[in-house]
Amino acid sequence: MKDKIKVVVTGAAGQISYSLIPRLVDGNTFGDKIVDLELVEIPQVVDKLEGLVMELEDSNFPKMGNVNYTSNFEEAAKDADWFLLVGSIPRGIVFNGKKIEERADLLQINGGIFVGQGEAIGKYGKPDAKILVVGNPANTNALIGKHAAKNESQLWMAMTMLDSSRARSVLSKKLDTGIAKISKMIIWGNHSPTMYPDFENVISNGTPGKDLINDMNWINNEFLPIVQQRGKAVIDSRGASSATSAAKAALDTVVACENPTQSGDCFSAAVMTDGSYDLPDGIICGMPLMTTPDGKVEIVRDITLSDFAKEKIKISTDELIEERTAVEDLLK
Ligand code: NAX
Repeated sequence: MKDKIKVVVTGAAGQISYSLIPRLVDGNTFGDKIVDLELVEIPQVVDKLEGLVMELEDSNFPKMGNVNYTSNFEEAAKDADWFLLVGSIPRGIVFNGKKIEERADLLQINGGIFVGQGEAIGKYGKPDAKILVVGNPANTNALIGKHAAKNESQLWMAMTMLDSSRARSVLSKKLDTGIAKISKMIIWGNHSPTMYPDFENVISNGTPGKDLINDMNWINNEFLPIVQQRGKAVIDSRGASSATSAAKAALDTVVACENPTQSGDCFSAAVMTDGSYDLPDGIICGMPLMTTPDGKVEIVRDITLSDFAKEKIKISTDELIEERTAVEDLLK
């Protein structure tokens, strides 16, 4: 077993990273392992990371190893075990003289970032590296990165854990039970408002959701819209996107991949489709995953999908195919 782990975080001066990075070295996420950090930012911002490194040092975290900051992604990628790709260009900013408003522009600009990062990860990352894409559009960024990496032994994921956590939170209130009693919360599809949180296969206190929730009016008019639009609701209220909860979700994904999944449970992330559940080929799609006792992350293949679920999932996979078409030139 490794006693040291190297983690690369991009977008390290951003909001999510400010919550995320300290918790990578506090001894909870990677247990007893010493964690070396490579913090990556764009050249215009990278100097700000000196202050973050000072804070990390001053916090006396017990499991912190070497900490480096850089704008050179290739250098950072060398022999890394984990890549948390948080960095991206948000909608609304002016980039190369143009205000980025359209999803197609956002896909192209961020997709471009992921070609270079993907190539470097494929070449310099560890053969068993795990890559979690948080920066939006996360699924399609991950598709571009995986394509550019050309390294089949590495695992590319896009984060849907936050959607899963949101769905668990809404269900725990509805069913009047603790969060810990709700498991197997699967998010299918894209990390976007088309995602499908699977209320039928979720388990609450040992009982499947389909036997607990018979109120389709609540599902269609409250549960699905609340979960699907939660990101927007946070932005509307805070004037900034979810940061603490997104950081927690990224950490939860790392922990889920680093530790064997309990029998009968699963966790949510988007990975490359492989024919399971008749999902279209060649997209990074939210699915149920499990970590085996020997540390492999695999798709859980025994979930039953109702016609209602299949219809909802198709809306989201159609959107992923559209996104893929918009970045086709980056997949060559
Ligand atoms: P911030 O704008 O605070 O930070 C992003 C940082 O990324 C900036 O400091 C920027 O300089 C840096 N960056 C841009 N391009 C880079 C590159 N090529 N290499 C390294 N760093 C680069 O955004 P924050 O609130 O931290 O959110 C980051 C991303 O997470 C956004 O794309 C956001 O949409 C996405 N989210 C994804 C979620 C998910 O569940 N998958 C949920 C939360 C969040 O909305």
